[in-house]
Amino acid sequence: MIKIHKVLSIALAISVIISGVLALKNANDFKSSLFKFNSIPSGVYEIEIGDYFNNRILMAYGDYNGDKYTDMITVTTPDNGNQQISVNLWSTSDGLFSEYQLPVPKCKGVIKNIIPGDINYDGQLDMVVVTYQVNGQFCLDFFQQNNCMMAGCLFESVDFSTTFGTFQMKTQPIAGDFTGQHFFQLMMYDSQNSKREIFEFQPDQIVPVHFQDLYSSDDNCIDYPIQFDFSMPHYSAVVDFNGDCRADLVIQTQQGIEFWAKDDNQKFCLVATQQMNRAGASIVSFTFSDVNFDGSIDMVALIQENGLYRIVIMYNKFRVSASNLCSKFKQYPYELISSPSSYVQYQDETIDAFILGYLPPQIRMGDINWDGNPDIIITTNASNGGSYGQPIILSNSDCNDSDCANLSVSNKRQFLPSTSSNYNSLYKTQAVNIAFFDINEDGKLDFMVNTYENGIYSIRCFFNYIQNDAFFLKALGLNGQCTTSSCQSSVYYGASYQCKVTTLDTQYKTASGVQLIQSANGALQLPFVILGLSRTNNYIENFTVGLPQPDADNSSRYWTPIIPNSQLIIFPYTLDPSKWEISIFVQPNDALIIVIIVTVVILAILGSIIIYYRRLEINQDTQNQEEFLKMIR
Ligand SMILES: *[C@@H]1O[C@H](CO)[C@@H](O)[C@H](O)[C@H]1NC(C)=O
Ligand SMILES: *[C@@H]1O[C@H](CO)[C@@H](O)[C@H](O)[C@H]1NC(C)=O
Ligand SMILES: *[C@@H]1O[C@H](CO)[C@@H](O)[C@H](O)[C@H]1NC(C)=O
Ligand SMILES: *[C@@H]1O[C@H](CO)[C@@H](O)[C@H](O)[C@H]1NC(C)=O
Ligand SMILES: *[C@@H]1O[C@H](CO)[C@@H](O)[C@H](O)[C@H]1NC(C)=O
Ligand SMILES: [Ca+2]
Ligand SMILES: [Ca+2]
Ligand SMILES: [Ca+2]
Repeated sequence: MIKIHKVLSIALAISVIISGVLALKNANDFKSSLFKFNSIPSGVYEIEIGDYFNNRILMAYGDYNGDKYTDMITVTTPDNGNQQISVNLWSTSDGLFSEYQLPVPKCKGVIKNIIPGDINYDGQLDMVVVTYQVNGQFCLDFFQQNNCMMAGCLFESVDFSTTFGTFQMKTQPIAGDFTGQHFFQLMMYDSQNSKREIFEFQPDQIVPVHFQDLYSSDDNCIDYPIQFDFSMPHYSAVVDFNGDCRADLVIQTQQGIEFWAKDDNQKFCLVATQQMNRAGASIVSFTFSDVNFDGSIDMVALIQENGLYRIVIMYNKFRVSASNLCSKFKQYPYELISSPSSYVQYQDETIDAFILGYLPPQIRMGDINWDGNPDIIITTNASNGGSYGQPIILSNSDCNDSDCANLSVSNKRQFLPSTSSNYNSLYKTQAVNIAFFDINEDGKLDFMVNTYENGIYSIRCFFNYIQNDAFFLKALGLNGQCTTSSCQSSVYYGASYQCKVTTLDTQYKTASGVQLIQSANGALQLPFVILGLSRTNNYIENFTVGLPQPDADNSSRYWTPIIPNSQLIIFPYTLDPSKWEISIFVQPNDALIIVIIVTVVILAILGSIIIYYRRLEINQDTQNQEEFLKMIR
């Protein structure tokens, strides 16, 4: 009897230990508050996010219920007939996603992309579903939100086919605010008419705008007689490359990458077209970010050369002065991509990029350690026959050796595979794709992985709990339908941020961020920007937000001062920036909580010392007075 009991209790103990080891952590385990510190060591941990993610692919992000917590859109794998689309709302109470299914799309084929956007401009986030049909064309479904809440999240299909039923689309659309009126718009190429068209969605209608009416024929702009189709796939972007905080336009075509600067008026001006003129080489994908923390947006490309993949950094030739934010550079800022030069760096290291026809290899950039220099996540080939790859982190590191000797930029960088043991479990996943996320909205970038394991697609999440003593700023610019007092859903493609930061050595630096610049091929960009600020010991002196509005002198707004580790939500609800509103939430992480406690304790001690001496002084004064009175008596 006793023996059995013992055996049982040992077995029980072992099973408890094993399940403790195997059980995934929950996002809420990591939360700390003023009086609750958790004892979890620094590191990266896989967490549970819900138990229904098998046969699902993560497609897009957006805050659908407006609770400031980002939600995600998934689709089921295309193997078994109709693909099911779901919005997965993040529930803070249980630290898990809850699934809400959408109606079946009308378009038949494989869903290649989902683009979140506020179609009817009511401040509530809707979506466009991009399906690839058997006839080699893309087809669009529009789903409008009907008040999405945890209690229920309904969508209805909207039929715009009368507007563009005859449209032939062989490439994916580009999302952006091309006319600068804060609307969600799609630029598409109609191969039947060989023309680019922009669809402006308004409450009850689509207003088509010809791209031709949006580009300038000024002398300083390159002529553009023939409109080229986008390439397939393309990595086109709405991003401010010339420093004025107004999103410009980068379009990837078969003929090259077109750089259209947003003019001082309403139009775009073609300032350059770049081709890869290098034997055996081609551009695989590209993105934009400020690689070297000098305020200007650089271009980062993955190129393929004779079967080898490598990163090419195209540094912006200009830097943004911290005392003169959002001012336009004098010229087109990039040198030619085809060869290394004083601003173009071909990295020595090759990357064995993982390429799966379904999801093309994308470079995703985010500042994992908040040092101000954004890092890269990408999937590499795991040499298993090509059905899955291995996620890796390429850390943005100093480059002061001969590799970078020819560069004439300050703060030369290179991307090196991180070998930190923090990423061991992440690196072991059998991944087709990896993207950033921010669970708990604490400003720390976590990792979402589309996995392919044992023949099943699934989604796994890795929580970033690496402690570091740097600061961040998180900015979310909405489409301006709402003010601070009303709805907080919606997204904005191409908002630009610049801010003035004081570093520890009391130098001024400019941190820059660009929001939602790409939208094709399941870009999986977060709807907000996280800016790493490195180790500042001061508040942020100047924070500016810019949108590509028609009037160049009247399209940005600054706020000062801003406390680091804040989450900012910007409501640009009119075209007049002086009326824009901002909400500020401070994210107290452990470091900041300790700072607050220490400050309070020190203040209390100082206060009591002051009170003590003041008392002493008063007592002495009265004694002195008494002695003085005695003397004259
Ligand atoms: C913030 O930057 C803007 C743009 O450069 C400038 O106009 C403004 O004076 C700056 N404000 C402060 C307080 O530095
Ligand atoms: C990935 O590895 C597989 C098998 O090792 C190989 O067949 C495939 O060509 C590789 N893909 C790339 C892009 O290198
Ligand atoms: C080059 O960078 C490395 C790594 O940051 C650093 O340890 C080294 O001192 C630097 N060398 C020079 C000459 O700056
Ligand atoms: C630097 O430039 C020199 C002269 O053009 C060239 O020979 C050398 O290969 C370049 N180094 C690198 C790392 O590109
Ligand atoms: C900025 O634009 C708005 C809306 O067009 C206008 O009401 C406002 O007067 C402008 N402000 C300036 C300083 O031009
Ligand atoms: Ca949400
Ligand atoms: Ca610009
Ligand atoms: Ca830069």
